[in-house]
Amino acid sequence: MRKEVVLITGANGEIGHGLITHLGREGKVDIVALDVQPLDESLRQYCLRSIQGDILDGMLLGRLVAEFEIRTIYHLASILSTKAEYNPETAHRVNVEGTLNLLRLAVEQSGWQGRPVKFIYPSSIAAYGLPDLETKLNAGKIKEWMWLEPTTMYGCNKLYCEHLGRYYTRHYRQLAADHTPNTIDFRCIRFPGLISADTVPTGGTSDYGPEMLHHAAQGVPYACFVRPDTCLPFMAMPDAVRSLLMLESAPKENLKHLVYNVTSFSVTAQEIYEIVMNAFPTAQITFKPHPSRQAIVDSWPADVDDSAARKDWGWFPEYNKERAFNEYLIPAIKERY
Ligand code: AKB
Repeated sequence: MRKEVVLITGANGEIGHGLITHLGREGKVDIVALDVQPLDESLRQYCLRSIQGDILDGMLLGRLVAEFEIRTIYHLASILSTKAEYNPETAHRVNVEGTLNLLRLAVEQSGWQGRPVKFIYPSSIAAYGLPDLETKLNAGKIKEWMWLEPTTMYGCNKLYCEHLGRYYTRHYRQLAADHTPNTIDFRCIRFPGLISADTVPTGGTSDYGPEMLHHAAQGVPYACFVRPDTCLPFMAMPDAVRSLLMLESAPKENLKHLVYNVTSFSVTAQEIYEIVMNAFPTAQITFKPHPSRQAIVDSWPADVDDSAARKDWGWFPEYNKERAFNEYLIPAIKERY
């Protein structure tokens, strides 16, 4: 029997690594991987096809539609928050126009097959924007509809693409005579900062967490770019991959929303520092806050409310702070370096 085809964009990125490894080992779907960088050798074995290319390349996407019957898209490709601030217009092109291209591809594929393509989209806590630190410290667990005034291009892009996903699912071609509702099946998760034992993120603003850990493990000095008291929600990569797969397989009738928060644990930079120093006592870590990156992190929530995800599709994290560091990150990183 032919397997269903899953398209993964940004395949060579952090989440892509975790997702491809998981899906590849399971072997239930055929993976078509797309990334502007060549796919890591270790991931190629899991893919039906790995394509080096740009989500802005309409011809390439057209060829994909012609060649594959894509059932599910994990659209992971994006320029992260810090990198996006150095070239906001480029980030807009990749993050918004790229997503629009993929949404249109999903629509085309849905038309072909007469059933909606699932479009799984990782959004981010960057979609939120708290006006000042005092508000952040008093805000408690932020719900999906609160404080949606992002201060970064990346955050604006993520929030807008959530709206685009909703539009393509519920309202696309609403005035056309042959309008068929529910053209695609868009499902979105707002992720906290992610930490993986296998990869180090590039260009993000929550990167100080993973960077502290990976630098310490390699014996490389690290200057943390936020204050020790800075608090963000984080999640270990296995939970992030699990949440995407759980949302993908949730029965549609259970999903009351298109966009869900998920989180695992909130932690300060000081706490990460202490955990890392405990694991790697000779590590050289200092704090040298970068004013603009600090301001971005200060506008992101310290905690989010993921009760809707828990209720609608049974979400729960398997890794709390202790398990994430002691059972996953530190042992795996020690083995790695
Ligand atoms: C970033 O820092 O840009 C990302 C995110 C929080 O979405 N890790």
